[in-house]
Amino acid sequence: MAPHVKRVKNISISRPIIYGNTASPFDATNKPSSVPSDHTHSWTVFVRDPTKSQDLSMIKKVVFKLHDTIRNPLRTIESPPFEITETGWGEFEVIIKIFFQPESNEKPVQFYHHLKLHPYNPQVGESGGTVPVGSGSGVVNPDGTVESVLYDELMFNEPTEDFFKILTNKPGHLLNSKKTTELVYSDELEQEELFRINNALGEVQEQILSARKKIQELEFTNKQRIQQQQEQEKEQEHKQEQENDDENVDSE
Ligand code: SLL
Repeated sequence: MAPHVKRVKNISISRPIIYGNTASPFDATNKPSSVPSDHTHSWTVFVRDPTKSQDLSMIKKVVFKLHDTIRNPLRTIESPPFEITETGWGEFEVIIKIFFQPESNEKPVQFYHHLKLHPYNPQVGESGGTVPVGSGSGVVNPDGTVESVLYDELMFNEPTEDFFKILTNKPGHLLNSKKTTELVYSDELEQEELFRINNALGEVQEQILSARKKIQELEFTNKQRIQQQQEQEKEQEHKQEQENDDENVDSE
């Protein structure tokens, strides 16, 4: 059974992700002698954070399932960069499985990526080779490399508190990119504020509880002290009475 974990209510966090591949054809000048003669390309399949923060700390590991003709087709990458570089001759479907940090309690997410070596529609990027994200069908750059990259968003609904910390450990993650000078409000910003308020309420609650406990302890020790004092007084009185009795006996 899944361990009981506290989740942050009424909040969804989405994180952008890109996955895909780049490929470069070999020619007589750039083919290393160690590469089998039938291999026509070198390629890299990857999972990346498209934002400047380059933060993939929410990911525990990425498993790439390659074609069975490739040695060790099941490859696990435990830390960034989450990518595999290989050489080969053919295109195939790569299964990319992303596992999140254990404290997330999130199921792994799976993407299918068609490894592209040849562009279907050769068109050189007009902006000097910068490839538009989302060009899943493969775009060829001026230098002859092919790129097939897809953009997606990972959505975490009511993340666990520990995972929330991981997801927001870098400033700017919450104040998401939708924030501009025109748009200073977003649902995410509001939810983050709610989370902060909730957290603060929790802290205040804890402080109240601990103050209450302290008062109870003080009341208890105070009662004990009063009781002790009363007992001492009684004892004193008793002693006094006994002494008086003794004196009376003596004087008789
Ligand atoms: C095709 N259905 O026929 C595809 C399969 C498999 C690609 C492509 C092997 C490289 C190696 C390789 O490139 N396999 O020998 O390591 O096009």
